[in-house]
Amino acid sequence: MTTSSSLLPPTQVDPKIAMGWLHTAKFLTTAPELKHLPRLDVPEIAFVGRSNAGKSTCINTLTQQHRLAYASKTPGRTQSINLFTLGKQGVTDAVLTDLPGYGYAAVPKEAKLRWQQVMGNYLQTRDNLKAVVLMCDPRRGMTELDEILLDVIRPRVEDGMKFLILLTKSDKLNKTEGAKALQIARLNAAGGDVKLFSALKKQGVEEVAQHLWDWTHPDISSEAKKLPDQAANAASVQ
Ligand SMILES: Nc1nc2c(ncn2[C@@H]2O[C@H](COP(=O)(O)OP(=O)(O)O)[C@@H](O)[C@H]2O)c(=O)[nH]1
Ligand SMILES: [Mg+2]
Repeated sequence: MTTSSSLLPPTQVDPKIAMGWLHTAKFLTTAPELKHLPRLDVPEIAFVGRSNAGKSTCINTLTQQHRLAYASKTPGRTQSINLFTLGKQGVTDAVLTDLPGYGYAAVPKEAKLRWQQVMGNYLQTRDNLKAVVLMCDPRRGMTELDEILLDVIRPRVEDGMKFLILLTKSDKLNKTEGAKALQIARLNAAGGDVKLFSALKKQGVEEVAQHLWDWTHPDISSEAKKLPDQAANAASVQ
């Protein structure tokens, strides 16, 4: 085939389709505790990371909505789990979960421990959890809490859950620093992928969008592998 969509890597959706889909994100609900989380049967993608890692900014950039996930100037503020639906024409086909940032020094120790527990429980038991995106500021590197999180999700990744580490604020790194940060993070990635991401320079945005789509639409994506033109058409009319 000679059309433009056949030039795409075989398993990846057109970035325009993925970005259009992410733009449909809508706030669903906020849950102060796990028991308040609604049971859902659509695939869920969790965004996790240390406070100030750039998580809210990343969600806002991916969804192209400035205030969807509130990018707080006061780290450690957002203490609840926030859910956002995704799906064209009002039909929800996936959910994004914004988990509270961890590791902020000014949060009392008790609250920290409680949140580690809630997050651990969520990551271990959420049935429809399909993927985890861990945001990490490469200038700080992996912290102890990031390592704990990796240990918690490792068994699920071995069971097929998708996992991606985003090295945020990559606009602050030069080429050599970026390459080195990627190398170091790959050692920790528990078999998952690692990418540089900058909301400021829009580095990695489309690639991440494609991953999120592919993880939550495996049928359409595998169709795309066989018949790139037809599958892209099918996806675009959804
Ligand atoms: N230079 C730069 N700064 C960023 C980027 N993403 C986030 N930030 C800044 O990092 C700080 C924390 O971001 P935020 O999204 O609130 O982090 P969160 O606590 O993980 O949700 C804010 O001051 C953001 O403006 C980026 O891509 N480049
Ligand atoms: Mg935030």
